[in-house]
Amino acid sequence: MEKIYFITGNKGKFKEAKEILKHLSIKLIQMDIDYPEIQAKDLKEIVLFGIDFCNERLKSPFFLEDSGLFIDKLNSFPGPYSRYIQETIGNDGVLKLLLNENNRSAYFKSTVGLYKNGPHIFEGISRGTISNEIRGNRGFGYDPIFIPEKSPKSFGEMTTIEKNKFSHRGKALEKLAMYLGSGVE
Ligand code: ITT
Repeated sequence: MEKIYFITGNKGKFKEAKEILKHLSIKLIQMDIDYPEIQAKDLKEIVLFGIDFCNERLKSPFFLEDSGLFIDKLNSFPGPYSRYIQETIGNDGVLKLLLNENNRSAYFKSTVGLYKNGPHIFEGISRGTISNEIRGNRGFGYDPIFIPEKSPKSFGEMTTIEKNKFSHRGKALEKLAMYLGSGVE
């Protein structure tokens, strides 16, 4: 069975990927290589840099993923700074920034970078709104404050299977799965 490494330190992301790729005859292995996340506005640039870094250290096919939350009212903040903002002000801090704000629209974007005979990029977007309060305790990161379009539930109130149907990462990983399943070398 073909082995593919998912380079991430985030167990939640790995769980989501495992669920989506389970239909393929691939052995998915989590590996945490602390690749530098360069300061760039575009997730794709960050991912391509990460691919180069990991490719020098790993000889098997692998993929990595970078994602961000983009809030309209805040001019797309935190975007590429999502990790730092999650670790500093957290979900409560983001809710405070939007206190009494009616325009709560936002989107998540996921950029997956596969290295298999060269780099390949797959992207997914999930549009929705920032909730008025913390909702649910499932998932990770911003999940308890993000309600995707066409859903009454926040990501924090969904199972992994449900979240994958609506999420940015679910969409990007479905494209990755199609590519890997198509037998392209
Ligand atoms: P890696 O090791 O894969 O880089 P990470 O947790 O650092 O894991 P990112 O840099 O891609 O991941 O994520 C930026 C931030 O956005 C981070 O704080 C995540 O928790 C958050 N985030 C990303 N995807 C999310 C999702 O599906 N739901 C909630 N929060 C998410």
